[in-house]
Amino acid sequence: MNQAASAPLVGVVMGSRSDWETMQHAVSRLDQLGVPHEVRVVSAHRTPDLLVQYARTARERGLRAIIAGAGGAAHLPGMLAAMTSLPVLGVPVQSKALNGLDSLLSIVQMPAGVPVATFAIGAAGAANAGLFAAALLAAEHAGIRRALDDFRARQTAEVLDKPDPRQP
Ligand code: RP5
Repeated sequence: MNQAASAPLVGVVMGSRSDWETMQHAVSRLDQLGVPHEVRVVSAHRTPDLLVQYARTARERGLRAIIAGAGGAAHLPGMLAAMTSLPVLGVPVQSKALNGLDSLLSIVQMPAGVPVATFAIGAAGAANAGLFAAALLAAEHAGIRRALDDFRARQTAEVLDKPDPRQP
């Protein structure tokens, strides 16, 4: 089910269209779990005014968390966190030059007082950011909680059902 049409609770933003290949993994988890969301390109470098507007209006527009992915000099999650007290979940996109270590360090090393919850580099980090956003919302949204619990139970069953790795 695509939840992008309902009033969004999660904003998924990225610094460039080129980040979509990574960030689609966050969006697919939100879709799977029925979490209403929106998706936007918001660049800290190329569209700084849009960044300010997005962050300043996020809470009043109904968002409850922001997943922000960026690569290289990845200022986007930290700048968003500077301008909103919503939870910001940072996803380091794997960069070409330094394999995403630059992105990771740019996002994770926030000074005390302005937190960004930082996830793994690349697709796994994006997927987990989607799951984590759902977990944040699960306390207040029973449908999301059920979907998350079902997902986790299925994931566990898939492993337990095939204990022998040679089994097709
Ligand atoms: C960052 O620069 C973006 O988040 C992207 O990961 C990286 C490269 O952007 P493009 O040159 O592909 O637009 O701002």
